[in-house]
Amino acid sequence: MRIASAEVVVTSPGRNFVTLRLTTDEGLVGLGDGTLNGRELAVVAYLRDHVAPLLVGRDAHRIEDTWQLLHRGAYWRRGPVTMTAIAAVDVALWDLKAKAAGMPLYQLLGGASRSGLLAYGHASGRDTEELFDSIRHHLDEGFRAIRVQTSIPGVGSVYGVSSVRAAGERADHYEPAVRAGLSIEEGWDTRAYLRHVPTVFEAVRSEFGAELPLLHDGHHRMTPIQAARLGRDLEPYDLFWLEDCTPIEDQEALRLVRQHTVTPLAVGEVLSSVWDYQTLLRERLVDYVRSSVTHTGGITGLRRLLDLAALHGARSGMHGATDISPVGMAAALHLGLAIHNFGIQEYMPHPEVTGKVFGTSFTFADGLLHPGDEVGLGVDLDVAAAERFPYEPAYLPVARLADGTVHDW
Ligand code: EZ4
Ligand code: CO
Repeated sequence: MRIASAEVVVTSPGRNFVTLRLTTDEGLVGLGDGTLNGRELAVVAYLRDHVAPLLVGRDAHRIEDTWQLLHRGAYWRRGPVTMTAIAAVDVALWDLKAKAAGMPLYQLLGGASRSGLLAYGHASGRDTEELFDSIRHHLDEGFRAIRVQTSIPGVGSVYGVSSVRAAGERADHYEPAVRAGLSIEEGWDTRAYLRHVPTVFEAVRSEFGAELPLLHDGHHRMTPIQAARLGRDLEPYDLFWLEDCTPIEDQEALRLVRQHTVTPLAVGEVLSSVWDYQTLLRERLVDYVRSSVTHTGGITGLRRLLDLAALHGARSGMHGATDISPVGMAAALHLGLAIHNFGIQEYMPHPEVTGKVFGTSFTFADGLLHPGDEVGLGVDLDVAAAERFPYEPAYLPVARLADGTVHDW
């Protein structure tokens, strides 16, 4: 099974997606997600200019060898652009191998370890009433675990709560990448946030009871001592996890957080490889690994990382925001179904228009996701439809403090 062509498809049905499309000499098509939010075209150039020429003519069955060739052979290794490009190749090769075997991908990865994947949805609101409506809406849709984000009194638009609303869109639909040419700016005040968040969780627990798993994303904004305080203040509300409480490039910061709180911690959606987790896992500083298949070198890269996590008692919590394409989401679901140390899967459904380009076969029922039983990933890409939605520049916001200082967004 030789690779006959390697095309990079950039399309924007609702938001930008980068997809690697490999075709074999026998006409099988394999797809891989290479979407890196706000830096999409860097991955496109990496794939088109530097990777595609290496792939044509290679044996498509040699997945590990191709992974090592792209990782070691570039000399320059790790980092989000490189690891996202490697992921696109790796996932497309797994898709091809599973199609050649006539099996859904999870079967090649060892078969199902469970009947479905517990998913969490994103509830948000500008105030308690809007937040409660959003939580009820998610419960009606079947979600059995819910992430809670709200506005902060005195702070304008914040991470996790939609500030721009398209006509007809649900009030709690949140897409952080804004098609406004350049990044929009949001404000931030950590002290106001630290005072407000525990009151929100107290209100949610008294309205919805003790059972419902609740999650929260701090989005890298606290110092270690602030994060320690928030983790401690949230303990009465029994969070499933507190995500990205501090900027993650400082792995050792979490030692201090751990000394003060038993609130479970999740990190890593911006990390790229198993090597970025050495301290975090060896010292048992995290409970959940947020890395996605798409940004961590594919199935091959993420499985290696999750095996190390298993050794240290940590479980998966794969990133599943809308910037993970339907291809990347399907890959996550096949891997999540197969591994033993699955924790939870983030699930933000794509807008309807995304379905005009990507056909999917994964399902969501009674709070559980399943990759489906089509051969391969179970996703197809309509190339002609993709051309009708050309790339549109879209960037993540930046955050500034009241005095104008750039802060972590
Ligand atoms: O900011 O997907 O937990 N989810 C998140 C996301 C990320 C975006 C970045 O591309 O933090 O909203
Ligand atoms: Co996050």
